[in-house]
Amino acid sequence: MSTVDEVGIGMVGTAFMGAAHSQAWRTVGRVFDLPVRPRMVAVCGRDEARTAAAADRLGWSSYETDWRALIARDDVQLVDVCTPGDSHAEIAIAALRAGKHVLCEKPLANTVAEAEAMAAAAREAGTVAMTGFTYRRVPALALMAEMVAAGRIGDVRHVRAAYLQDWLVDPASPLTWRLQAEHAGSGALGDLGAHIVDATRYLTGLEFTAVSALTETFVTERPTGDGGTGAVTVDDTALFLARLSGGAVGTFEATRYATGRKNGLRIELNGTRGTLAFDLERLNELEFHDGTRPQAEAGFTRILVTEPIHPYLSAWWPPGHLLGYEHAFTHQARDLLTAIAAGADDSAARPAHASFDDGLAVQRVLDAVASSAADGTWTTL
Ligand code: SOE
Repeated sequence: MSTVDEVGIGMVGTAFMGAAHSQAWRTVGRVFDLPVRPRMVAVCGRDEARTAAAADRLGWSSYETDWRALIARDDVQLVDVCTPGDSHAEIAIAALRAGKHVLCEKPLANTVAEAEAMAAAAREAGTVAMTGFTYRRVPALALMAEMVAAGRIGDVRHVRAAYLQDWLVDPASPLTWRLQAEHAGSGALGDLGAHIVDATRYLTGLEFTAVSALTETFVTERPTGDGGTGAVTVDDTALFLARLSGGAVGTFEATRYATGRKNGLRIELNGTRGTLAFDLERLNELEFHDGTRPQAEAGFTRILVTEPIHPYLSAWWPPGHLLGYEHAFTHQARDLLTAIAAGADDSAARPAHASFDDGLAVQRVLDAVASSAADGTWTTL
């Protein structure tokens, strides 16, 4: 039973992820029956005029311009970190030390050392700390995890994963923080590769044991917006082979140069009894081949994940209606609030996954990929 009936939220960051999280906080209590009510207490950004406007537009009751002031507020119990990776560790650790619950956007940090410090702070705090690997809450992916856990494809042999976008194909696209190592840590690797590494661990329960990688930066200078150009200091694409615990093997590809592919997070698992496949560009569907069926009837089935028996779906529309990108953020908010109400940390309450330890595990894989790409050899984990 919950000992609180309201959770005050303070969110840091007002851009893309800030807007996506705000939408979830606005929606979650109207869709799900929650054990606690979320209250959108304050949003925080550096520029006062822009932050005030964002508070108004996104539905926050007040704003701060210093994240330390946000964390110090007694009416904030949950700090939602939606900033670029270079500030995740400082903000999240300060919030945890102040006894707050934390939701931190992915990738958890820019380096393994930062992620280790964050995971240690989460363990010490004992509050709920969640990494925002939101795709875990796309109903079709959640169903895929349930089907793998139920043994429907047997033991996983192959993971075939890619995250394909194309927003950098044009060399005239400007240099943003996502293309600068000091802010983003890495490029397609941390931004997109982190998702497929996390999805693999989540879906299969297997750990990465070794990787062999290459990375490439196709466009090394981009316009800065003031008439000049600046250096791109991250990878545009990262490709790697992996060995996983239990003898499974995998191929992984993350790129921002897959012309025509917009948000192609694809993951296929081939197991000893069947295959499951998902593509985020068709996020309401799952492909399933049940290898135990009579050979004459064998083939792929397309499951439309739109029914009340599917994960999260009963709270939304009548059977057969479709969900989109933003719904997974609402599901994430619901699971986080449920874990907070249970008074449990993520090891005791499954709803709080991905934990900071999960975020750290992904960071270690990203780091191994970067070092394998740098020295051209297999890196073990
Ligand atoms: C941009 O490439 C981006 O928004 C990522 O940062 C997100 O994590 C991913 O969900 C969609 O693409």
